[in-house]
Amino acid sequence: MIEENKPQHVSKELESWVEQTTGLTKPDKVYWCDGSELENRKLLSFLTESKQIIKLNEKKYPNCYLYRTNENDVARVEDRTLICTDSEVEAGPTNRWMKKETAFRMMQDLFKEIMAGRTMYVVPYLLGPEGSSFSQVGVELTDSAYVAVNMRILTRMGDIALQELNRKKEFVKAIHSIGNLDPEKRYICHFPDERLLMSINTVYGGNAILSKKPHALRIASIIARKEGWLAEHMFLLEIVNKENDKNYYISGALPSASGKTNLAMIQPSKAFKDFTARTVGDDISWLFSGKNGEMRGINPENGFFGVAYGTGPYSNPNILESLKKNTIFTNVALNPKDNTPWWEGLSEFPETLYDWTGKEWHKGGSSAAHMNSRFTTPIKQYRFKSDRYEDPDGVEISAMLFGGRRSSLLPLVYEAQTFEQGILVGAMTRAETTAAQSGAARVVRDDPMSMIAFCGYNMGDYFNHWFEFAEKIKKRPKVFNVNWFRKDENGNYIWPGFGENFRILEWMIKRIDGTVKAKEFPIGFLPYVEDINLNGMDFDVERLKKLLYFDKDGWAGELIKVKEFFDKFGERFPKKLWDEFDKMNKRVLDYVPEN
Ligand code: SAT
Ligand code: MN
Repeated sequence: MIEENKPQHVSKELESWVEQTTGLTKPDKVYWCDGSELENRKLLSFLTESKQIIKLNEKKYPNCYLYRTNENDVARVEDRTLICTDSEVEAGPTNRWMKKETAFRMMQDLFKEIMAGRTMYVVPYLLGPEGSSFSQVGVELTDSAYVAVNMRILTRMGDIALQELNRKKEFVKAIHSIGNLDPEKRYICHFPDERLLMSINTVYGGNAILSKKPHALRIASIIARKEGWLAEHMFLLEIVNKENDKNYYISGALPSASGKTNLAMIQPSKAFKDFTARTVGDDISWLFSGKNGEMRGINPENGFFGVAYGTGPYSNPNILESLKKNTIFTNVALNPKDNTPWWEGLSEFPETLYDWTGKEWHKGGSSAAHMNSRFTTPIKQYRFKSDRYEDPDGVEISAMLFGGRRSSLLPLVYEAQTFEQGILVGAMTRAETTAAQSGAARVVRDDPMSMIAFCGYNMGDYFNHWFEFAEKIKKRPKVFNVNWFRKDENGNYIWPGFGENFRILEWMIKRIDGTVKAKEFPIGFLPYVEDINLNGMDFDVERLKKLLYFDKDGWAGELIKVKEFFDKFGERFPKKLWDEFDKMNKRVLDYVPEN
C-alpha cells in the first residue's frame, strides 16, 4: 500500500485509526488531504480524466464541474439512516435505530476490502471558525474524490484542521465508501458513543459528506446536549438597518428544500433602501449562551450546498455570480452547445439540453435538472456574506424563526408570546415533505424545529434540552413562525415569496425594536395588516388579510395532530412543553371570534 502526502505530526489516535481502517477496507493507496489549491486541482483533474466529473466551460464557468450521481442516489435516504446505540429509547421514536453491536458488525462486513483498487482519502476537516472554542474537528476516510473536493468547499479542510486537532485532541471519526451503490445495502450509521460515522453505497451529499448532516447536526446535537448548547438546522442572517446602524441576527429553521438558502441570501427589495442583508450561514447554526446571557450563533460550515433547481434571478439573485466560478454542480442539466450548467429557473430553456442523467432532453418530459440538484460553492467568494461569518465568538441572535411548506392554515407570520411558547411553536412544526428526501410522497409530516431527520437522539430529551438551554438565556430572542407557501382555491401560491419575504422580516425587526403593536390570538401575536409594508408591491390587502387570518377550527384540528405526535414520546416528553401545549389548546378551544 502506498501512502502519500502524510503530514509529520499526526496524533497516535488518528494514525492508528487510519491504519485500522486501511486494514479493513484495503485501499491500494492512502492519500492525506492538505486542503491546498494544488491538491484540489489534482483531484479535479483525476475526476475529469476518469470521466467521473465533467469540466464546464472554463471561460464562462472557470473551475466549475458537473457531477452526475447514480439515478438511485439523488437525496438523503432517511429510512436507511440509523442511530446505533445500546437501547432504542436513546434514539427515540423519530429515528431509525439499530443495536450498536449489530450495526457495527454489519458495517464491518460491508466495508471489508471495499476500497481494494481504490484510493482512500484522509480528509481532516474543521467545523466552525479557526480558533473558536465552539469549533470541532472531524476526519473522514473516503474512497470518493468527489466527496473530498466537496468537503474542501464545505468545511475548512486539510492542514488547518490537523493543526486545530493538535490543540483540541478530540475528533469525530467518519468512514465512507461509494461501495457498489447498491441501494439495498446503503446505510448511513451513527455511533454516538464512539463519535463514529459509517456510510456506504452512496455518494449523494447528505449521505456521504459526513461533515454535514451526520456530524454537524446528528452527532453535534448529542455533543451539544452534553455541553449545554444547541446544534440546529438553521440559517443565520444578518440584517443591518443603515439608518440607525443597528444589526440584527436572525436564525431560522426550515426543512430541506423549502427556501432556506434563498431566505439566508435575501436581497431587500427597492422599498427597503435602508436595509442590507448578509449571510452568516444557510443551513446549520450552532447556538450558545454568551457571557451576558445573550444567545450566540456560529455557522460551522464554510460553503453552501444549496438546491440549484429553481435558483435564479427572481428567487436568489445574490448567489448567481458566486455560482460562476469554483463551484461543483450535482445533477443539474447541461447545455451541450457551450458546455454550461443549466437548471429550471436559471434562464430561458436553451435550444438543446442534456438532462441530469446525461440524456437528450425534450420539452414536456420530466424536469431537466433534478429537483434536488445542488451547487457546492465557497462562502468566501460570496459577495453578500456577513463580515462576521468567521467571528470565533459568533453573533448575537435577535430572533429565531420556524416554518415549513403549508398550503393552508398556517399564517404568513406569527410571533410567540414568550420564548417557552416559541419552543412549542418550533416543536409543533408540521410541513410538507420535499425532494430532499428520497421516496417520500409529498405529505404533511411532523418536523419539529426542521430537525426530524437530523436530531441524533430522543427528541423528547431534545425538547427538554431546549428548555434547559433557555434557562441560560437572559436576553431572549423573539420567536416567529413563517409560511410563504399558502395556496388559493386554484392551487396558486398566494404570497409571492422570495425577495418579498423581506417585508415580513422588516415586521419582525419592528417587533424586536418594539415599534409596532401586534394582535393577540390563541397561537400568539399576529400582525395588524397595516403594519406589513406593501410599498412598491401590487398585492391585494384582502389577500393579505386572508394570510393573516386565525382559523379557530383549523387550529383545533392541527393541535389534535400535534398532540398525536407529542404522545409518541411518552415519559420522555417534558412537562413544560405539555403545559405550553395545554395552554395554547385551551385558548384555541375557548376562542370566540370577533365579528
Ligand atoms: O443532503 S443534505 O442533507 O446535505 C441537504 C439537505 O437535504 O438539507
Ligand atoms: Mn439542510
